[in-house]
Amino acid sequence: MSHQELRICIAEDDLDAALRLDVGHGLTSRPKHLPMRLHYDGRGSRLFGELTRQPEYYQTRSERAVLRDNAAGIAAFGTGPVSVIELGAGRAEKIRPVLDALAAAGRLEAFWPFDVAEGEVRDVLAELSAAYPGVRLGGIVGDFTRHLSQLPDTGAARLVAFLGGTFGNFTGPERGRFLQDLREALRPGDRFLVGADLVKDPEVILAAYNDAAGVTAEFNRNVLDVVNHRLGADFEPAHFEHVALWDGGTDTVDMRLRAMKPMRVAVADLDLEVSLDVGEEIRTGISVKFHRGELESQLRAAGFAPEACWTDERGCMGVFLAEAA
Ligand code: SAH
Ligand code: AVI
Repeated sequence: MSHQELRICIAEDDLDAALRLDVGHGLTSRPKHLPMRLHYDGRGSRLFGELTRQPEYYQTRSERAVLRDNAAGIAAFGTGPVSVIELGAGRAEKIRPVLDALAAAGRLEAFWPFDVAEGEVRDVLAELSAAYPGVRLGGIVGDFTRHLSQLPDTGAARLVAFLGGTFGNFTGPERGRFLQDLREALRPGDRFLVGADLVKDPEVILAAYNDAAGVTAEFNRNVLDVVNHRLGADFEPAHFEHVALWDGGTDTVDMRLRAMKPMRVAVADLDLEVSLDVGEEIRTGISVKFHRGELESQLRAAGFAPEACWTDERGCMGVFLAEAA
């Protein structure tokens, strides 16, 4: 490895301010809600890794197969050196076949994992430094809803990957804003590679969010531990039930935490006390599933030209490539 740098777009006090604002607003809204990026503290990232290995969570296995089987095809688009940036990279495992294919073609100039979880970015840099000697390796600790204007630009064409179906964790308006921000940050000829969970039998989808081992439930409840640790709250996570519902009208999984008894919760750092009725739910995130044509229209509307879509043999996950037009 010749270079390695860590770019921090979010200062600790910036994170704290956003956290206070989001949690204060979310817990005083009706219905109550908490932002999805909060799930990924150290324990949350570990639980996420564990839930992706559950038999019911088909997304990770399917997308890994799509990327492994089509890496050469993905790497064949464009010409010349490529700088790969992975948004919400986590452990950056699934992108590896694409990096390998670009490296084999002598085209991999740089790789930048971008994640709100600093620990994940550091771990990826430590792991990849030996694997790609001579490739510029850097990390970005940032929020992809706020810091896309700070995407690195080495002068080479950029391939921005957004895998795992995280694109589905946005609401419709958030998705539109994200695509527009991304398009503005890119030059014509740069590319966007996005993995999306495709609409299928709702039972298969819901099972992935209700794994028998209860890992998703624990991942969901962990958001309350994060609020406890970061803002001095006294939530009792064990008294919340994990709920995942399918909304067939919007092709969305809705994740919630349901209070199993009436509660009063103090959030010391916000000087806030909230009460929950028995059965009251806190919304903790959504996961939208897509039809191919619908996703391609959204890409077009934001100024991207869809070029290819690859899926696994059961059509579970789609990986879409689009060029900034
Ligand atoms: N790409 C990996 C991880 C997906 S989990 C995979 O496919 O398995 C979602 C990842 O996005 C986590 O690593 C989480 O820390 C990150 N993340 C969530 N919200 C984010 C935000 N607003 N900005 C940057 N990263 C975010
Ligand atoms: C990261 N993201 C795509 C996951 C999903 O499937 O929506 C987050 C998740 N939440 C519960 N299980 C998985």
